[in-house]
Parts: sequence; C-alpha cells; structure tokens
Amino acid sequence: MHGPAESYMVRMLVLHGPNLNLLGTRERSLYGPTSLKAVNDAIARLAEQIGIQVEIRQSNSEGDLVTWIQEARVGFDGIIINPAGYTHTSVAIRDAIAAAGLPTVEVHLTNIYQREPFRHRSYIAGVALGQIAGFGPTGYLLAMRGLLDHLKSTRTARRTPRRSGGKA
Ligand code: CA2
Repeated sequence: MHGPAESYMVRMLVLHGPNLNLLGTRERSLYGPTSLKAVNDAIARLAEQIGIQVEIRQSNSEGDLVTWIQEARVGFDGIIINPAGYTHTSVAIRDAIAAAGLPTVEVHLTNIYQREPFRHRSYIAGVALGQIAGFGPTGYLLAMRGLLDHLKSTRTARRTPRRSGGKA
C-alpha cells in the first residue's frame, strides 16, 4: 500500500560519468581518497535522512548516459550528474538534458575553473538548474539539498490554485 507520503516521494537519478569508477584508486591528490562506493553510500544515507529516493549509476559510455537521461522523464523528478570528461565535449548529453526537461544539477569534484582552460567550458551548464564545483564528494550532497528545495518550491507553486478573476 502506498500512503500519501510515499506517493509524493521525490526521486532523483544520480549519474557518474567516465572514469569516476576509478575514484579513490588513482589520482588521489586531485580527486581525493574516497572511493565511488563510499560516495554512493553517503548519497544513499543522505537520501534516507531527507526522505527521498535515489538511484545511482555510473558509465564510461556517452550513449548510456544519454539513454538514461532520456528515460528519466518517466520515474524521476530530477537529475544530478557529474558528466566528467563529457562536460567539455558532449552536445549529446546537453541535448538529452534539455529534451528530458527535468531539473538537473551539474556536479564536479574539482573546481574546473582553476584547472586547464579546456575544462572552463561546460556544455552542460547552460541547460542545468545549477552547478556545484570544487567541494569534492560533498558536492553531490549539496546538489541533493539544492534540488530537493527547488522541487519542493516548484511543486508547491504548481499545487497552489490560481485565483480566478484577478489580474494576470
Ligand atoms: O572534477 C570533476 O568532477 C570532473 O568532472 C572530473 C573529470 C574531469 O574530466 C572534469 O574536467 C572534472 C574526470 C573524472 C576522472 O576521475 C578519475 C578518478 C580517479 C582517477 C582517475 C580519474
């Protein structure tokens, strides 16, 4: 049986792009010591605390990410994505996010604007609700809180009946 609390439960899709499966195993001075599993555990713990559902996926393939973003229209309220290297190259991921029409938060472990110039351009930022960069794995948790606040406020706005007869 689904009670009212369950039927309104917010569902977020968290996507990790290419090479993020290597987190904690290599380039630790750059990306930190935390494994992807530990990052995902922290995401799952916060989800439980704040009463939302999350599904977490990682792929090294651009096509997988595009397909998952397309499919997220059904079953998810918002997306959190670290597109990793595809941030700086992928018109396809950008187009999928725009087409899905779901609020999407872009996360980067590092501050991409302090790094090489080719990392300063994000194809994703222009279609994202917001971007969080430079906070390490905490960025995913900040994104969850920010996205939840956004979803709650837009949902309230949608549910509030419009006054009739008033001025536009
Ligand atoms: O800072 C981020 O989160 C990035 O999205 C990470 C990407 C990079 O291409 C972006 O410019 C910024 C790279 C992810 C690679 O992750 C690794 C983790 C451990 C070892 C090697 C790679």
